Amino acid sequence: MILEKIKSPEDLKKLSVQERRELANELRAIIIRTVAANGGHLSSNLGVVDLTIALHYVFNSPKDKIIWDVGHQSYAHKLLTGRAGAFSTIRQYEGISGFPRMDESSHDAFGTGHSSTSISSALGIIEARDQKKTKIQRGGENSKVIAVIGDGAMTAGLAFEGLNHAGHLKKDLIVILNDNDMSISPNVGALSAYFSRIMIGDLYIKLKKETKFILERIPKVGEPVLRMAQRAEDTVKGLFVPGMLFEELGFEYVGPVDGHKIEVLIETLNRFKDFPGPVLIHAITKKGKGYEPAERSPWVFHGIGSFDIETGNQVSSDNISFSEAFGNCLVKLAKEDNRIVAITAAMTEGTGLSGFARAFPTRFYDVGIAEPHAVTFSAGLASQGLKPVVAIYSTFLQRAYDQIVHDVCLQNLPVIFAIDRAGIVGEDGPTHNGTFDISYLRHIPNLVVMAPKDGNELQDMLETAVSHDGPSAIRYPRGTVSRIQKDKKPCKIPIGESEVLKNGNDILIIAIGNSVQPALDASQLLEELGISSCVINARFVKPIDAGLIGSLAQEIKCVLTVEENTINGGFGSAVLEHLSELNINGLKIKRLGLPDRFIEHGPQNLLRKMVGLDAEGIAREALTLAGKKVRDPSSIL
Ligand SMILES: Cc1ncc(C[n+]2csc(CCOP(=O)(O)OP(=O)(O)O)c2C)c(N)n1
Repeated sequence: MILEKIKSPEDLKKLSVQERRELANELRAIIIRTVAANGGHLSSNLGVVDLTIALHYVFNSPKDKIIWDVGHQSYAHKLLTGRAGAFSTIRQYEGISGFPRMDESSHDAFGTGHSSTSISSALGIIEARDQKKTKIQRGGENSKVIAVIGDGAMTAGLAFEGLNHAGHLKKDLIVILNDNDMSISPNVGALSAYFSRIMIGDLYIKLKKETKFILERIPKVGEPVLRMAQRAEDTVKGLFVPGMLFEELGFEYVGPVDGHKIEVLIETLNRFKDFPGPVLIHAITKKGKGYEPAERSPWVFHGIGSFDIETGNQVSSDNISFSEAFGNCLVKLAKEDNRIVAITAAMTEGTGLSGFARAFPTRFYDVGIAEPHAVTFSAGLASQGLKPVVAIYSTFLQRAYDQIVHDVCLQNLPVIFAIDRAGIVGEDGPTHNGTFDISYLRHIPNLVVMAPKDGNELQDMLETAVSHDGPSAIRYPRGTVSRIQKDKKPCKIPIGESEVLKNGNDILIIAIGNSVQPALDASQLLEELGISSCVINARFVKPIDAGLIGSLAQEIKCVLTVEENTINGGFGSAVLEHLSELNINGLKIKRLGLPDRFIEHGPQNLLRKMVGLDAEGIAREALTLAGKKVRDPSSIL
């Protein structure tokens, strides 16, 4: 194995052309094997193997800084930078991360997980390098900074803010545009069409050269026709000359180059690595390269659980996910109400909207990786009487905070936020956990915030949101739904009304969303210990059911809140704030939620157990809070 010889990128530089090619095959085989076992991002990683080898061959990481946009395509980079031995642990608890992390390796120049940050962070690193050079170490070493960004990530405004600033600063930033024509699904938008035209442009240049060659050789006629053609050229040039857009932004555009020809890439990188200003190298790659099932359906293998390598099949399951339950219900509601439109930011499959897109192609919008735009676009739609449902993962909605406040809630527009992957997401880890949305939404005026305990309630909440004349948000977790009757007609829930699931008098447990079931299970454990608990499904984070919560707290005087969100400013804080107003004598209250730190990657249930959000953890807290003497609690907890 050639990879065994590669302890650091330095070793890569000793390989022959043939060995570099073999190394690419080895990397692909290891990536396929490991993702088939652990799950992960397959298609994107297979697509950048050759580019990664070329980058580490030409540049000197970690002195030179390679920044991977999104970072979901950094597996080959990890394998070449001293992590081959640990690679089998990727995405597993206490194993290496599926994304670049500065605390994992000095070769991971910048931590990522969310898209389109590479150009801005790279530019900041260059500026800091130059600040230090002039201030402290005059004439110090001139490290190179390279941002590798996909055509999908390039659709975000943030990427263009970075390009715009880079063109202005005129620093030696190298941007590699890894263009595979795909985001997770086929890429969308005018920019994507522009990249395709660049390919035509490449053809155009070749054609132009050949036409000129021929015309010059036709006596008399050739000369004037050529002059006429050259005059006309300027007007159409902007449309066809490759990379004109980037040139206008102040970049030297190079390409397009074949992103699977290692030697061509090495030659190109060598030629432009010392270029004095910003340069953009446009590499064309194929998503899923080298694994037939992934080449055929790159979106299926974009982010995938474990699968069979021979067939490419995943372990099938009869259970439906919250995302699917949401998507199916939305189709059902949209059949009845033609004001409903759906918006996604490049996550059609992930958010369960594929069925909606098929059923209502003219009422469905994939806006690209552009969450802020998705929200303001929805606000515009809502201002004209439509009912936009914008489905975004909790973690990515963070990017659109101001749009939620300023464009939706301040204007009091009936936009519905379908917030998927709320809570602990598992193997993708801290960049993807949706652990802050309750806190970042509950203080915004006009917004109704809900979380269903199961599939049926998700359907009811969607109906509630559609019939509500103001902004609303529904947060639900990654995973399969319990209890769902697909043919049940969704029913409206009165805004702010919780439900009592179980009566009891020693302790009041108020849970929200996916914490309701473990709270009920905890209540069962407590009962076995002789503790009687009242369990409330809060349903609404905002407005909370102030009346019921207040009167039960008065009565029981011992309150435990449970939520899968950060403990800071979450649902429990809402209850605490309300109860503090009531000045209840002798009230004991404890909030259970996620601790004030980022939650690492690993299986969801293990992580929940570790933070005490499983049934045993909740029962333990309840027991301590109730302060009752019980028979041997360790027999159950
Ligand atoms: C802000 C944000 N929104 C959505 C995502 C989810 N996401 C991860 S990769 C990806 C597609 C990226 O496409 P591209 O940059 O072309 O890379 P490719 O996977 O094609 O190599 C998306 C939408 C994300 N990581 N960050």
